[in-house]
Amino acid sequence: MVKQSILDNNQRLKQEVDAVAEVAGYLWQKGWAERNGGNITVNITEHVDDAVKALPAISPVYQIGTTLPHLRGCYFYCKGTQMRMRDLARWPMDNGSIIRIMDDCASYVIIADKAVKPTSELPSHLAVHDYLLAKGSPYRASLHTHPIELVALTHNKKFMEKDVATRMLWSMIPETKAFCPRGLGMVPYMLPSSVELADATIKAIDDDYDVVMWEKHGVFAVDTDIMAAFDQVDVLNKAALIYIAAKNMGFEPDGMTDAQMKELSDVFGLAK
Ligand code: 2HA
Ligand code: ZN
Repeated sequence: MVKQSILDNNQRLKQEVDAVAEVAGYLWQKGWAERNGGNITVNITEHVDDAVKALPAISPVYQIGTTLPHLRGCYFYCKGTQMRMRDLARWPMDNGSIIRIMDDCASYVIIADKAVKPTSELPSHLAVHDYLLAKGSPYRASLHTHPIELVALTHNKKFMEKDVATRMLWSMIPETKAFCPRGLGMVPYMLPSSVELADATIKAIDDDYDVVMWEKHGVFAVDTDIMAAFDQVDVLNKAALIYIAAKNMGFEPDGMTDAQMKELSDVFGLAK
């Protein structure tokens, strides 16, 4: 007999988890997800039906470590701690799980399919989701990954200054500004998984960035769904690759002019 999955009777939920698996495969193929690198969480509350709500816990009650008042009764798909993106791509419910936030907004239980403990970055991911809900944002997905060329950029202090990397990346190819219109926020190096890093990330998102760079580590991106979050990182990293290709040809790329970028913003109605 084929083993039952929570996804078997819920097509919308299955589509969400399938998208996470597809993105996890891209992260591995791009070389952005070595070992257990990166994490993904998706707020799936709107896809949860009464059958899922009735499911019992399959884990003890775990503390989040902080209280997040907007997450009461929310459900999340989370990559499992120590799990590999390349495994998640094929077996998303063996390398991740679905959790329910308890009424105290400070603890959670796992409800499906297996008791896979969520990512070590869960408190920071959940803090971001709490912030997004508080703000009335339609964003439901958050992605942390290690895009090689974007991380390399942060090893140069010049690119850590506010919007220096953004302007360079936008000027490489018009699509970058069109599809990543808020640019790339910069957060100076902080210890992975630390509360300070989570707080600085939320501050950068609040400062109006969808993609935030963690110096010498990786990106944290938010968007409506996981594919859209991935697309923003992919577009930015493509721009970094064009910059590097020009440098490898032995010259500093000209970049689009300020007038060309302003025209783009006017015609496409872009934020900045
Ligand atoms: O969870 O990438 O920064 C794996 C990481 C942490
Ligand atoms: Zn990381």
